[in-house]
Amino acid sequence: GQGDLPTEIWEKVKNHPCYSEEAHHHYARMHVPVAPACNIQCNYCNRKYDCANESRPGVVSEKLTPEQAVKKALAVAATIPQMTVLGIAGPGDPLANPEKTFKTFELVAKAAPDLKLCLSTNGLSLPDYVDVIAKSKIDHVTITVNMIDPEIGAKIYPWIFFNHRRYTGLDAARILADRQLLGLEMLSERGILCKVNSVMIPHINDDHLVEVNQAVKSRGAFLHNIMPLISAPEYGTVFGLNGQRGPTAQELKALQDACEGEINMMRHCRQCRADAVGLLGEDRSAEFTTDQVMKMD
Ligand code: CLF
Ligand code: SF4
Repeated sequence: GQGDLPTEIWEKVKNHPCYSEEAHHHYARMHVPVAPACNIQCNYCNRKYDCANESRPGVVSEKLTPEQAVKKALAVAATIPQMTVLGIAGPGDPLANPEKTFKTFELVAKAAPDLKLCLSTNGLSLPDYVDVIAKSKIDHVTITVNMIDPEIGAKIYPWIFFNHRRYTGLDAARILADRQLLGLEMLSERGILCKVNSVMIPHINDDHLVEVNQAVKSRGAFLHNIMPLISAPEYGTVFGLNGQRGPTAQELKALQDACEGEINMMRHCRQCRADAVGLLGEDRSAEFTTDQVMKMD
């Protein structure tokens, strides 16, 4: 139910499956993979999962043009009546592909005005696009924040690409964290609902995420989603976190409990793929391949 939420916020979350635990039983989301490029490197990335930005094996998602994405959105919405949210979350970073991302949102807003628009980003470019986001119909933005301490960030991010050059080490992590928090603050001021996703990496940022929780809470985040790193030994040589294990269910829950307070903790995230379609935890993307969608009318 609405609980203590102001009506204006309740209207935004009541049928968003990620922002409302209750809603995820009844409402579905779809992701359109229109954003292939990324402007940072995360040690756990494999470009198959996003929003969750996770490292586990999966089928490479197809990349879509904005026009294909709209066609797909309409086909999916016509087939799945519970479809309420269209998200852009990858497979790279949506704001590293701003033309494709905002073109897609614009076309979807025109063709399917009932779909809520949802954006997930690493936040590096976020301050540059806050005004564009505010002018679009985007009500929901997720920022992945894994640290506010550059010493920890340097272990997670080997580099970022910013202002036409590559930064590494502490500089990279400091710039990234500053930009993420600034972007969050700017969006909160404009009344856009922000969720923060954090990937829990044992021995790297697990103890630190309580501080991250405080930092994002004080900058107006509506919801905090701490997700487990999913270790994929078969990819161990690809990733910078070679041999890194994920947290146990007990470790994850203990951290979520420690953060539970004035900010709501999301505990029903299913770590979606870049091209996920359906209820959370359900994957109907195979019914909507580009070939199939282009044949539909
Ligand atoms: Fe997608 Fe993310 Fe929007 Fe949801 S997913 S862009 S906020 S519509 Fe949701 Fe999936 Fe977890 Fe993300 S369950 S990985 S939190
Ligand atoms: Fe991969 Fe996302 Fe990190 Fe970019 S921001 S490197 S796509 S996990």
